Amino acid sequence: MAATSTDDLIARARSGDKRSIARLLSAVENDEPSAPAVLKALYPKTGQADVVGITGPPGGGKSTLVNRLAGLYRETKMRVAIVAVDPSSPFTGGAILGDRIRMQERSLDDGIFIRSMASRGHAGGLARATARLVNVLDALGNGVVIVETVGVGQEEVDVVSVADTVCLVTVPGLGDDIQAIKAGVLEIADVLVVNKADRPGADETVRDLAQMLSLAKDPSWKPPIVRTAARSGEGIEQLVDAIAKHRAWAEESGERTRRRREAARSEVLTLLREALLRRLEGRIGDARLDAAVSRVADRRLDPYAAVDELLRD
Ligand SMILES: Nc1nc2c(ncn2[C@@H]2O[C@H](COP(=O)(O)OP(=O)(O)OP(=O)(O)O)[C@@H](O)[C@H]2O)c(=O)[nH]1
Ligand SMILES: [Mg+2]
Repeated sequence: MAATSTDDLIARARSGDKRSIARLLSAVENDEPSAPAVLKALYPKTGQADVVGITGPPGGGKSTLVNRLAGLYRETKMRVAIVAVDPSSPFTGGAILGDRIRMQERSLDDGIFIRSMASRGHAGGLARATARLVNVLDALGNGVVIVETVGVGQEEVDVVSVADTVCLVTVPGLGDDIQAIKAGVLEIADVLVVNKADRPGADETVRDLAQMLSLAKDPSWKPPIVRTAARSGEGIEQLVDAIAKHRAWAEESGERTRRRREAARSEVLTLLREALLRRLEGRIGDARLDAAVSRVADRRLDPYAAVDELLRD
């Protein structure tokens, strides 16, 4: 993309043209040559959207919930964007088609933009790629950006930490899996959602979660537990309310600023590391590097000594 076409694209994206938005997102997601120019142009306009993260075990009803949330946010006329990270989870096979159909209904709404993102193939890391997409969608004037990610591992935790408010979705009857959640994302959850509350066992799950929360040391924010039945739409208003309350608290307490600072630091440090490495590689040159590698492979030099040698101007 040349400079002018980047400007054109941004102008069209701002006016809501979905194809232009998609192209901008691809540029930053894949770190295309135009990515720095896109982010440079858009960065001053970021920081306006409410970024809501939705995570939890596969098949918990996250996408159904996200659809409901988007619908409700749209009633207040805000433009809404959804980033679904790896929506083709193998776990819920049959649900995927239904998901797509529901998503398509939403995507007919001009005020809702949906982007799917594969979880593999991001050189700089999935969390960073997600953060860049969120920045673009934020700058383009979406009042709310919802990020859905599947799972409760470290990578999902990293992805969802781009959010101002993180919602952890569980379902009744998880049993011991609740313990796994405890070790994983419970610490970063700002709102706990017990979805599929139409099923038996919701009370027990709420009780288990409440007990785990009571063990947390001195929480300045006590995550509320919200029951929802996303399929029928029950509890969605309460969830929106809980998210809004967390947002207000985060703003007042300085937590929002703290998180955004942390995100900025990590982005700057990552770019700094990449730039330093490129510079260093340029200075050392392929020939010297190859020579050192050969000596290490031949056991004539140990790897530590090789690095010392290469760093010596
Ligand atoms: N009984 C019941 N079923 C629900 C509810 N919410 C969602 N489901 C069903 O649960 C299944 C999975 O829903 P999804 O929204 O695709 O769940 P997900 O968490 O996004 O799934 P992955 O992204 O694959 O992890 C679908 O068949 C939904 O219809 C609910 O509140 N009650
Ligand atoms: Mg899903």
